[in-house]
Amino acid sequence: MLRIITQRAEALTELRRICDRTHDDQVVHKEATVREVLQAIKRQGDRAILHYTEEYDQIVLAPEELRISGSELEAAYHQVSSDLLEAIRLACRQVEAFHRQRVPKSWVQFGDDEVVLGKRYTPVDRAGLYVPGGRAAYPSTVIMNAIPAKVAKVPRIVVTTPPGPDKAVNPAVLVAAQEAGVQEIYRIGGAQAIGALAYGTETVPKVDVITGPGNIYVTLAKKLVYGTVGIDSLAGPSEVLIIADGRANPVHVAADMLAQAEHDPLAAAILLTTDSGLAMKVVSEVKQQLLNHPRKVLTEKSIAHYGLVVVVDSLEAAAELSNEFAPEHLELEVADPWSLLANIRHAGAIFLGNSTPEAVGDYLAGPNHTLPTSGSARYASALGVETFMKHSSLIQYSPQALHRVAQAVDTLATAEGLPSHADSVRLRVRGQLESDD
Ligand code: HSO
Ligand code: ZN
Repeated sequence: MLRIITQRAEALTELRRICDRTHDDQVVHKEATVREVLQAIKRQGDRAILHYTEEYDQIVLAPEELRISGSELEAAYHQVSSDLLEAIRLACRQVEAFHRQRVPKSWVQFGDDEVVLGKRYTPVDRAGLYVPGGRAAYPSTVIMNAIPAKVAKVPRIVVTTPPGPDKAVNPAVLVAAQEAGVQEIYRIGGAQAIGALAYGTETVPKVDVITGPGNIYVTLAKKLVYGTVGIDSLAGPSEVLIIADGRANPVHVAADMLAQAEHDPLAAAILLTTDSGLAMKVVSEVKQQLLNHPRKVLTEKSIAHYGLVVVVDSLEAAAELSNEFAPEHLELEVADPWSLLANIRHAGAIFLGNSTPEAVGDYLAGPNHTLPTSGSARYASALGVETFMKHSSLIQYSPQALHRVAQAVDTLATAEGLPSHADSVRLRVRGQLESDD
């Protein structure tokens, strides 16, 4: 059951336990399995994909079935309602508009000293987006990964997603991918999908960056292929932390906590409030809303293990605890959220005020819903256009500019015992002096 805590020390201990909730002894064993899968994909390509798809998904595929055909893509449009199609289109438009706001811009600075410096941003050549299957086959995930890649102008974007029963892939995922501008979709899931994207096979192109959430096997595989390819982040289970004052609505706060808990038995939902009356009302509301919840069993599990209510002395104390936790999602359900914002240092996404449930951000407000989890908001940020770009530094010196720094480079090169470094400058400058004579 959802517990109420009033002691700061106990709250800190609980928050740390929740933050570390994914550390599990099984990881070492799972990592060995994932290594084996990756090695097989690297050596045997498509053959290994088909083998593991049969072993893990119990689906027998022919090589030509790996890529989803044009007719299947088209058929998906007939399987989604017009309301869902409209909502997907609205989400695509708003997410695209948001991500277009701050596309990294190349810059060049022509200094008075005849030195030109700059940064030139370019997209990766190929991006691979992983979309989980089963319970977590979300069209919104496709949108949140594909749109930034498209805005970055990545020339080739591919999606992989596991086949469901009958080999079928969720039609809403297929429609969302197409609406977001992706046509190249492979019916592959798990670590084998990550291996295929990282190393390339006869059918699947090797990509430069892999993004997207997944189960523990997918996450371990992303960790292991990092370096061969870039990755977005190592996503853990989702979490929300809500800071609420006495004016917040307990029914709404409870719904927001459950909206997180229903994702995963490992999801975390935390309330920090200055009002003990609100705390008690939220606890009973959560119970109430769980009664007829279609995902009752898993949601209850999450609330029981990783649900928490803390009564604090002040909103400042709440902000301080929140900073300790560095939540993926932070809701400020308080009278003046903008002034409380000044006390917040670490959070993946911040939802301000009582009319801003996390769900608007999950689906269509515009900002990305792929956010740093498990405390990584202390140093990391949301997935964005820059995830699919890199920058090259630009440097140009005139002969005069080179002459001015020649001695300093020579001194540094000599100190490092690298004579050709010194020569590469000295010979130019000397050549220049001779031609001046
Ligand atoms: N809350 C999830 C995203 C999501 N919610 C997808 C619904 N669909 C992680 O930010
Ligand atoms: Zn969500």
